[in-house]
Formats: sequence, structure tokens, C-alpha cells
Amino acid sequence: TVNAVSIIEIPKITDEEGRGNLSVIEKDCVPFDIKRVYYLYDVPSDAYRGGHAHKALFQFLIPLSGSFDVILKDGNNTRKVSLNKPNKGLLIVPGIWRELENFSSGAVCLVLASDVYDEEDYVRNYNEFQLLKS
Ligand code: T46
Repeated sequence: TVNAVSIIEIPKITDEEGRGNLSVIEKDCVPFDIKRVYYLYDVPSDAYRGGHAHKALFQFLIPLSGSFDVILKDGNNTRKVSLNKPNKGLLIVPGIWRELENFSSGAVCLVLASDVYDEEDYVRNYNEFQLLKS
């Protein structure tokens, strides 16, 4: 369910001499082995990304820069999460419909994924998603 989607705080090291922050993701930060990394950038503010679910893929979304909203649906409930802190990522478990929107200017969404790209793992039709959920 959408309640299984969670925010994970990424450790942040604030420099004591004012040199800014450093955040680090090591293997135990996310509950899967990272097999792929990709990122969304130069997204127009009126663009909409996602609009699908994954059958088995776990993903961890990090707003490296700027902000955007993630709409999550499990067939019964909808939840909206705004991501805007580079040290707070969103863990999306399999079986959740996701839509990304409202990208700020210069926003960058880094995604860590539990597997390589496989179009067979996508459910891109919302009616089909609802059927699978019922
Ligand atoms: C997701 C959201 C957050 C590849 O060839 N390799 C890849 O690893 C990916 C992710 C995509 N592609 C191709 C497939 C399409 O022809 O790139 C094109 C755009 O992909 P898509 O329309 O799926 O992009 P988004 O931003 O709607 O969705 C992506 C991920 O696909 C998806 O898993 O959860 O970002």
C-alpha cells in the first residue's frame, strides 16, 4: 500500500569550517542492492513523468537539487509527497503507481534502482494496474 512508501533520511555531514554538506549513501541505506542509477533533469515545470507502476522494482528517489512532487497510488489510496531536501529520499516499493510533477527550475531527481532496465517490469496502463490490484 502507499503506506509502505517511506522517506529515508540520508546521513548528512555538515562541515564545521563552513564548506557545506556532504551526504553519503552506503549499502545499508536502502533495503536493496543497487543495480542501476539514472537521473531526471531539465524537466519543464509543466511536465509530468512516471505514470506507471513496477511489478518487482524497488526505487529510491533523491531530489539532488530543487524540488518536485510524487503522487503515489495503490488502487485504493492516494498519497502526495513533496521532495525538496537532498538528504531525504523516497523509497518506492513494487506495486505502487507513481506520477512525478511540479518540478522546480533546475530540479534533478536521482534514482537508485534494484534492477537493470526492463520494460517488462512496467505497468503503464492505469486500468491494467487497477485490475492487477483488485
Ligand atoms: C520511474 C520514474 C521515476 C531506458 O532506456 N533506461 C532506463 O533505465 C530508464 C529509466 C528509461 N529508459 C528509456 C525508456 C523510455 O524510452 O527512457 C525513456 C523514458 O522513460 P520513461 O518514460 O519510463 O521515464 P519516466 O521519467 O516517466 O519514468 C522513469 C522510470 O522509467 C521509472 O521507472 O519510476 O522515472
